[in-house]
Amino acid sequence: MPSLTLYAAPMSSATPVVCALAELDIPCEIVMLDLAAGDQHRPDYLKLNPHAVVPTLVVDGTPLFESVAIMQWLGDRYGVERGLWPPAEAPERLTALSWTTWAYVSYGALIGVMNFAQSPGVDAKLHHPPLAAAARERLHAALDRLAAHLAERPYLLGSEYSLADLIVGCVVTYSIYCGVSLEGRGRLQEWLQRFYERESYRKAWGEAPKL
Ligand SMILES: N[C@@H](CCC(=O)N[C@@H](CS)C(=O)NCC(=O)O)C(=O)O
Repeated sequence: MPSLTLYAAPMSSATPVVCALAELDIPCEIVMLDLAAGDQHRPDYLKLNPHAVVPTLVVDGTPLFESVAIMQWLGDRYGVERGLWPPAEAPERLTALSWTTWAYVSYGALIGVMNFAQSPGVDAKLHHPPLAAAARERLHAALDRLAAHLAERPYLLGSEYSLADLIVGCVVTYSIYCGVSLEGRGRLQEWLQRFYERESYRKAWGEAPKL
């Protein structure tokens, strides 16, 4: 078993990784950074993650950053033997990589645009209501495509829950907190609700949003 250290912060991009570690039941030292105090800019941390963000997972001394890469790696390394991630030769591995990367790169980018155009955390001079509305519309169209995939199977990879559901579920949950409504999307709500009932979700996130 390699030595694992996760650099994280409460309720941040690191929380899905904390959830994945709980789901896989892997021993890992978790070091909480105080982002408000600027811990992420300390020279020793920048050597691990030059982008000054959490999470970073250090595996036997080698850092791995970007939460989706960390969770895909955890799936490859520990998920296969636990039945939570498909083996490399299975067609489901391709489906898992497709949807989890889509969640962070494509769906996640739209959340970023929407937040930039309207979030209280961004200088109001940069706000742009039509851009926020356009991003929200595209997020809903993306949710339609996710719902169509889930209309044919209870979980992203078929009949069983996997880390793919955890990864995509975390990003969709984040979008709900950013104001994207799942109202009228019964199938997506049921899928998320099953995720929220898992022990790993409660351990990492505590409360779930009201759907
Ligand atoms: N795409 C990155 C995003 C990482 C990120 O932006 N993390 C935020 C916390 S949610 C951070 O560390 N921010 C540092 C800061 O605010 O200075 C990932 O998923 O790992």
